[in-house]
Amino acid sequence: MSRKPVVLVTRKLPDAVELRLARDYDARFNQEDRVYSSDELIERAAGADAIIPCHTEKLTAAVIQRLPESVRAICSFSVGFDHIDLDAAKARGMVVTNTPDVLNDATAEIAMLLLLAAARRAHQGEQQIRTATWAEWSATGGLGIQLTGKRLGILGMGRVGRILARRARGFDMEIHYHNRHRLPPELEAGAIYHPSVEQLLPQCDFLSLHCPATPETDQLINAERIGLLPDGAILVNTARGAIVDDDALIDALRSGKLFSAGLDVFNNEPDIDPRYRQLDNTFLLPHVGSATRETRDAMGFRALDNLDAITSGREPPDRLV
Ligand code: 8YV
Repeated sequence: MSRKPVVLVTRKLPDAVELRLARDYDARFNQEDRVYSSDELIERAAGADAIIPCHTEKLTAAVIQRLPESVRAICSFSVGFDHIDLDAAKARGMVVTNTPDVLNDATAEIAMLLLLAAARRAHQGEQQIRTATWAEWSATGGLGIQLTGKRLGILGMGRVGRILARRARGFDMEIHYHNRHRLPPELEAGAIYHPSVEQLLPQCDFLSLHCPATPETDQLINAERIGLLPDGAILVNTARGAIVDDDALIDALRSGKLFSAGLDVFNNEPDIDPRYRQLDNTFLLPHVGSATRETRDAMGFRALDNLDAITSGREPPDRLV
């Protein structure tokens, strides 16, 4: 009988996913769930045929070049792949896959949650209750902004953006978007297209980011572009921290240019810019866009479908390179 392929699983994955891995592979698990340093990762990959990383593993060109020769595949447990240098992987002849589609609903739900929480000052209200500082009901205190009838700008009308648009239509929001390419009418579903980011921004009472982190989107939301938003707009980010210039966003939140921000992703996670914590017009979550039981299971199975295909010589459904 031929040996089972050896797979390095860099983080603790859902039980059902680990059970399937243990059944079909010679899997090296990380029950501690600690993020490995690059050196540890390279060491633990000795003799492995494949790696299942999360976005917490930075597979830069330098790391990929140092991975053992045996590693032929990287099946990421994530839709985003900004943590993997695809060119370096390709140069080494590795196959790289991700987990698209299965986290669309969960991520759109978190974007909706952030829109609502940032608009209705959920953080401040909850703080009052938790710190027992809710002195008395007030007709004028804690006032937020209604979503109903407002304009929601979606930057990146891909799979998650389109689901958010559907959910937001249920709140009677008017949907505006920018994408590199205009969508066909059946996918646009009445959303108003703007051919540039600069044309979209002035139309946004709310702006939700749904583009990948690439060199083109790096710090796309900077001081100049925030300046194009209407005064008192609300920003939501469930995509990647790198799309936002922290200094510019913090200045805009301090000055009142922006009413509030709801953030699930940050530069330099988990050591985020501490100034976000000091602002009371931020609603902050620790990168939980896909963190539902259903979605994390589905992400794991999708990563395994890719791994199964690669290890049995078939074309993986979600090949990136
Ligand atoms: C995941 C994400 O939880 O899939 C992505 O790109 O950002 C998250 O939803 C994470 O990446 C797991 O690796």
